[in-house]
Amino acid sequence: MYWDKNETISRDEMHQIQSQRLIKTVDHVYRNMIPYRKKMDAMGVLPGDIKSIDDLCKLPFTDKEDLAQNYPYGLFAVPMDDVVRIHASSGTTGRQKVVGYTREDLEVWGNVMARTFTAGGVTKSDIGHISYGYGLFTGGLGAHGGSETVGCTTVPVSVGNTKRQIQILQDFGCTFICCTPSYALYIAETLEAEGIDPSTLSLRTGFLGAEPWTENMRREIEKRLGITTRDIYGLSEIIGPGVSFECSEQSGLHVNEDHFVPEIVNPDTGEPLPVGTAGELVFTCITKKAFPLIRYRTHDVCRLSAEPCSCGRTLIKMSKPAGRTDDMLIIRGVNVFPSQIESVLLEFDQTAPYYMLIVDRQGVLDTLEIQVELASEKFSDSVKDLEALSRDIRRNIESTLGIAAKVTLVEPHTLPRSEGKAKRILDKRSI
Ligand code: DLL
Repeated sequence: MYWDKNETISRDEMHQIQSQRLIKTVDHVYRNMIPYRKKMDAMGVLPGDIKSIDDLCKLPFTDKEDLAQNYPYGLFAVPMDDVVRIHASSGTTGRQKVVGYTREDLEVWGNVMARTFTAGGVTKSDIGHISYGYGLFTGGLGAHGGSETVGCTTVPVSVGNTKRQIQILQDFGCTFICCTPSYALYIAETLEAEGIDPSTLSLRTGFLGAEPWTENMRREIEKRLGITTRDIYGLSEIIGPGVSFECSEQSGLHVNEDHFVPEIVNPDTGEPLPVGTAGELVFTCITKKAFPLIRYRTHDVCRLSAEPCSCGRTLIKMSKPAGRTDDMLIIRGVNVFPSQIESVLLEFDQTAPYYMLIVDRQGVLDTLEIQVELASEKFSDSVKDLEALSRDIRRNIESTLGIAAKVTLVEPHTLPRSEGKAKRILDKRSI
């Protein structure tokens, strides 16, 4: 089931559409986004130099610093009269990243999210439970818009009050849920605590994203909620959720590349890398009007794959993002994404999928402590068994990731639960 025809067009047609749209966007941006025009002028690139999508690499990058310097509206490419919505996400620089949408942009957003839901088997007969936060975060209203575009009955629950959420799932007969993977897990845990069998709910599918999550975490969530899951990816600066989505293959996310053109670049040099190589993901918006960022550096790390997909979509796929270059831990010179640690931890049945990574420095040496919760039923195990367990985890972390870590097993239900994006790292080196 597809939402629209661009999902299955030939690569030649896609090349043509991307080229036409890029030429139009560069012209619009050069005329209306003054800070970007200055960057182009500084590089000696004119709109006329961009003749097809193959010329994309001639254009300068945009980065989060450009958003900070032009806070709040300096990168908007239309008059404020045409901006009908604002969203924002917190930036590492302290200033929010503020993004704007015209009415047309909201329509594009609705359609890319409608593709996402349709690829997950959703039709207008479905009832959608939206548990991403509503407000400046793009998750709630983004998923909401897509669900309404498909014509689903849309329940705008937002975050918090998990018992009430469960009541709504039960009473309203919701068939799909949109939330972060960590919140899906928390809902599963609450259902278990309340003695509610998930199979008594009408829930079939979870559209989960907004944070990195591993295949092991997917298996855990699918098993405990009795649903299938689809990974959904996006970022506020590009549009919000709806940049890419999984199909039934669950092996990579199709990028809505007729709207957002992906590239992979070397994070250190910015040099474009060939398809299939891991690197930093960069997006160019080719249909947006209010906030059409060109060559925006996401700092997310993944690879692209042009292999044909059994679902029939010809849209290029990106691998599940392992994490952000700025969240990557460098422990004694070894680069580690928290998701790699998650993957190892979830191999163990004796632990629950809740963990915290505490990084510190003793003298000149970085230290990593992994706190992980015991599964409730293992809590009564003997000290000897628990010692063996933490030794096994330590050994697997060391052999898989090449780093030594202290493993601390903690009591069930003691680490913080998350309703939105989980915070699992405490880096004391930066405090
Ligand atoms: O998280 C948009 C979103 C909402 C996506 C709901 C999916 C579902 P931001 O708050 O701007 O926007 O954060 C964007 O979150 O650059 C990634 O680092 C991370 N991220 C988002 N989706 C995924 C995912 C929303 N599926 C940042 N896997 C991005 C891994 C993800 N990381």
